[in-house]
Amino acid sequence: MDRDKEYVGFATLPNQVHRKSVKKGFDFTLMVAGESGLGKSTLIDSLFLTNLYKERIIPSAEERITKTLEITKHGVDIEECGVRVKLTVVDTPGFGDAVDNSECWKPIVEYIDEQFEHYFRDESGLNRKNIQDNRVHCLLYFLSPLAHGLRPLDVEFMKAVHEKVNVVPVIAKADTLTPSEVQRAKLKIRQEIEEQAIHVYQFPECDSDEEEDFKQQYNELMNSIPFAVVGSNTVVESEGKQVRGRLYPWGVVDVENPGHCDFGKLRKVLIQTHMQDLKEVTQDVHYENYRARCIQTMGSTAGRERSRNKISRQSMSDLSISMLPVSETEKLIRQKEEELRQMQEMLQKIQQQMQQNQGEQSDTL
Ligand SMILES: Nc1nc2c(ncn2[C@@H]2O[C@H](COP(=O)(O)OP(=O)(O)OP(=O)(O)O)[C@@H](O)[C@H]2O)c(=O)[nH]1
Ligand SMILES: [Mg+2]
Repeated sequence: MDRDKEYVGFATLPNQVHRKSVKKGFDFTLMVAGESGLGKSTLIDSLFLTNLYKERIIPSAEERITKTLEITKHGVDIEECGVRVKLTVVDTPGFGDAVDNSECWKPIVEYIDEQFEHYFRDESGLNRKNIQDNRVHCLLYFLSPLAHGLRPLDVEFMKAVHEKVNVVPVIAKADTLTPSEVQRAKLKIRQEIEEQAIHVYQFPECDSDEEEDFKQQYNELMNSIPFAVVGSNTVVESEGKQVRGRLYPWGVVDVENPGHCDFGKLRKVLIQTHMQDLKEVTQDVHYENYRARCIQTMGSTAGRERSRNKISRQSMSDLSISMLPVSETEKLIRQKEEELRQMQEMLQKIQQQMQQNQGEQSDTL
C-alpha cells in the first residue's frame, strides 16, 4: 500500500455525516483506559494531537509524558473542507498500581454515566437545540502484550462498560511481540471475548449483495480486532524519511507502517470510516438503554408516590368529611339522607308484608 497517497483526514467526513450536522459541526469523544504504563497517553498523542499540530515543536516523549493521575480531557476543534469536528480525548489513569485494584475502574464508569446524565438533563431542558454532546463515543481499551489473553481485571472492566460505550480493544506496545505472536494473541483474545460474552464494538456488517471490496475490508477489520498498536511521539529517521516511530538498536518501528502495526488502520476507523457509526451506536443503543433505565426508575418512583397519595386520600375520607368544601359536604349529607329514606321505606314495606302474612295465617287457624 502506498502510504503517502493514503490520506487520512476529516475531508472525507461529509460522506459519513448528515448535512445538518455538517453545518452545525459535531462532537466526538474518544476515551482510553487500561493498565498503567501501556502507552495510553502516548497513543492518543500519536493518534490526534501531534497529527493535528504538524507545525508544533514536539518535545521528546520522555520529557512530555508522565503518569496520568486523573481523568483529563483534551479538546481540539478541527475544521476541514467545511466540516467541523469538536474532538475530545479523555485520558484516564492506568489500572493496577494500587494494592487493591477492585475499585480502580469505578471512576471511569462514573464518568461515562455522568455524560449520559448531562445529556439526558439537557435533552429534557429548554435549550434542546444547542446541546453539547460529551457522551463517550468510543473507548479504546488497552490490553497488555505480556498477558496471555485477557486478565480478570480486563474481563471485569469490559463487562462493566460494554453496555454503556463502544469498546474497541487494542493490544498495547505491539512492537514487543513478533508478528506470529501478535496473530496468536489476537486469536486468543477474540476467543476469550466471545467466551466471556463481552460485547465489543461490532463493525457494521455488509449486505450479501455488497461489493467484494467492501466485504474484504469488513473481513480484514474483523480479523484486526484487537488492533495491535504502537505509540510514539518522536520523529525518527527511517530509510531516509522522517517517520513517527521508535528507534531501537536493531531498527525503527514506524507506527504508520501497516507492516509494523495496526495504528494506521485504527486511526482510519476512528476518523475516516466509522466515526459516524460509533456516534449512531452511542445514540441508538447505549444512550437509549440509559434513557430506558432512567425512565423505568422514574416510573417506579412515581408509582410509589402515587400509591402513597392514594392511601392518604383514602384515609382522609375515612376520617371525616369535615375537610371537604361546604357544597361537597352538603351533597354528601343529602345523599346519605336519601339513602336513609329509601332504607326506611323498605323497612316499612317489609313490616307491612309481615303483618299481612301474620293476619292471613291467623285467619286460616
Ligand atoms: N515499546 C513501547 N513502549 C511504549 C509504547 N507506547 C508508549 N511506550 C512507553 O511506555 C511508557 C508509558 O507510556 P504512557 O503513554 O505514559 O502510558 P500510560 O498508559 O498513559 O500510563 P499511565 O498514565 O500510568 O496509565 C513510556 O515510557 C512510553 O514511551 C509502545 O507502543 N511501545
Ligand atoms: Mg497516561
